[in-house]
Amino acid sequence: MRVTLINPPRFLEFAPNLGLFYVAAVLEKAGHEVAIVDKPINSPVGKTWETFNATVKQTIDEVAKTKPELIGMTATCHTFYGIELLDLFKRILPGIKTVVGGPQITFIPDDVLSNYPSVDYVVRGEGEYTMLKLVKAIEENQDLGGINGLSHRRDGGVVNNPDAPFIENLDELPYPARHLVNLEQYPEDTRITLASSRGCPHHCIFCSSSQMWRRYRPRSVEKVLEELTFLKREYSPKRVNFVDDTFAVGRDRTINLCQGIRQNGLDLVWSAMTRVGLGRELLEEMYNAGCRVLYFGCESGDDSTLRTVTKGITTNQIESTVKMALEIGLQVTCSFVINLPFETPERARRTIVFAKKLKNMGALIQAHMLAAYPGTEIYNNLDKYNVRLKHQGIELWKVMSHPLYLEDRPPTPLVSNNLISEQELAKLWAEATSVFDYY
Ligand code: B12
Ligand code: SF4
Repeated sequence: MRVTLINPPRFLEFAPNLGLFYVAAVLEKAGHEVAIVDKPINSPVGKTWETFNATVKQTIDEVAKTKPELIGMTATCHTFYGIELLDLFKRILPGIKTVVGGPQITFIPDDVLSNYPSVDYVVRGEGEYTMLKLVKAIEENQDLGGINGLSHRRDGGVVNNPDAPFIENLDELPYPARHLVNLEQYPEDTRITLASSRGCPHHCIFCSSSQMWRRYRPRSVEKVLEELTFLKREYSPKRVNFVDDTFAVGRDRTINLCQGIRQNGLDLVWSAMTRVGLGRELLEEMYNAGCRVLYFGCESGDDSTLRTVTKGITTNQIESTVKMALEIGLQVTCSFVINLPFETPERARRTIVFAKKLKNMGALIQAHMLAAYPGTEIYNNLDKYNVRLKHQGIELWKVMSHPLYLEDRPPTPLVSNNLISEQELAKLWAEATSVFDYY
């Protein structure tokens, strides 16, 4: 079958979409003809409606040229709006079927199938094998009831088939089909991404990782080294970016991986996202294996808030890990969230003061405003966390992914509580962004 996978245009253009690469690789291996359309918004004039609309138009033209029988679209909080394009594809490509998947859609299949008649199917969770089964079922006109992980319509209602089992052995997956896009269209240091694991063993209340991937599963060190060797040979990357939710989960495995990188003479520069509390030996191993950029999820500078969000770290641990990492020579970015549950203006200000301290030590600071993503403990228990959504259901997902919401400007808060007024929040955000490096 001819399948075209789309990553909708978006203003934040760091990297290609690894999830689509994996889905495409499994389909290609089974003999299907697959295209990926992912058009970065490259324009010297920057983020304007004109550049956005022009990129949407290029996407539509390019998809039409591939003459798909099935269109698959990925959707996260920031690309949800893309679903609306499917309506247009249904009109210009009569008879095509459409499927959506990704970390946002996974938790809201009913919302999506009830509100968007142009979406035929939703693939929930890990997408590779559910998609493969769907393609076969469409080709052979089989009943969809037996495809685990699929949501679809039947008799005017939505049917959510049981969840698909997660992929026990990630080593069995083919390499992501990076060859289906022109990687040169992405910035040189972010175009090569790689996942050495899926999931996360922790359960922070604002994050959907443990619901999305269900169990933390590492790939074998051998397979990761093999893929790194392939990436080096094929692309000579300026930098390889590990996109694991939490990179250094098993200490021994991480050390084995780092030593393997050195012993194989890979000589790569790489980045990773991880938690604090790694210890000097591990940080040094990582540095010696080529790690130069680390992102730490710090979340708050207030210990009681860190406990509320069940992050399992303390401000002392944050400070000592950041200090060690900087001493070793790593570039460190610390990410914080403003407006976390039960945060008062005083507690939020502690985050700003703490972040300033880390910045003075040499770290870069990134600020986020809390959003309640579907699949998170907060979203599932709004009252318990004293969180009110400012929009409901589809409206919330639309606002969250609205291209204007994603522009470089103070984000409109998507949730509120009765401990910080809107005016206070705006003031806090202004204070935060005056010292933070990215937001
Ligand atoms: C790399 C990354 C980024 C990169 C690049 C994104 C990209 N091009 O992929 C950048 C830095 C740009 C980024 C930014 C943000 N990100 Co981000 N990011 C990630 C990260 C770490 C890895 C993505 C990845 O490659 N995963 C591995 C692949 C294999 O998984 P996948 O993409 O989910 O695909 C699988 C399934 O979802 C499914 N699937 C996906 N699409 C499709 C389509 C079809 C048709 C089918 C059948 C299946 C399918 O099958 C795939 C294979 O199993 C994820 C966390 C994670 N580990 O997934 C967060 C994540 C996607 N990001 C997230 C968030 C919140 C953000 C930000 C909004 C953060 C912020 N507050 O600023 C920003 C966006 C900001 C903005 N202003 O636009 C959330 C999204 C939550 C949600 N509800 O959508 C995630 C899930 C992190 C989390 N656990 O909360 N991100
Ligand atoms: S925020 Fe990080 S540590 Fe917490 S559950 Fe998500 S991925 Fe794991």
